[in-house]
Amino acid sequence: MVGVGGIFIALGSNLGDRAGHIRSALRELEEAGDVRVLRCSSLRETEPTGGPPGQPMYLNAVAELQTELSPADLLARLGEIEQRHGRERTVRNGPRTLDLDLLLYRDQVIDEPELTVPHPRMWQRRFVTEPLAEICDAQRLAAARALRPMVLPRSQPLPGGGPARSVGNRNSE
Ligand code: A4P
Ligand code: MG
Repeated sequence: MVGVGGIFIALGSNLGDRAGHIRSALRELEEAGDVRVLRCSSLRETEPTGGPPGQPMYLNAVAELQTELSPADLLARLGEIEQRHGRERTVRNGPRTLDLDLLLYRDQVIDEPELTVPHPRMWQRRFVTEPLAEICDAQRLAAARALRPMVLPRSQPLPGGGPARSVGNRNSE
């Protein structure tokens, strides 16, 4: 049992065997048996956005996953796969063998120091929106675009007096 879908990740590479890194990341995601890759977009060659000048072109894709891993556990899994591919973090937006970002986790909104979902820059980036539109229907895309972080005024406690949460699944404008 690997849960239901509606979880989307972005895959990017602009160093080495770019298509090889992306294809093998998709295989590695399924290795432990707790993640299934439901569908993957075509691979697109894209101009680098940001980062140092003169970077090589990227290959980008988006995939839909099915899993019961929590968002944090899935992010950790993505990080492990990046490491296996020799990912080095030296320059922000610098060239990379493999970048795996969590774009959407069903209708969840997450605003933690280590994890923001929906990915905060995803809607501004054609290298994400175009492959996403290939594998995600228009109705689901519109619902995802409407997801907003749950902003609670500092002075307003949650009903029941619990601590302010930054994780929600409210679908609001
Ligand atoms: N983090 C927070 N939220 C997320 C999330 N939803 N998914 C944190 C993944 N990571 C998330 O990421 C930095 C930190 O973001 C992590 O520690 C994680 O806890 P990183 O992968 O180490 O660094 P990065 O990817 O260089 O930074 P960032 O800010 O994720 O960059 P972007 O926005 O992903 O942009 N141009 C083209 N054509 N194609 C590309 O794929 N990619 C980038 C990277 C720039 N230009 C590009 C492309
Ligand atoms: Mg990243």
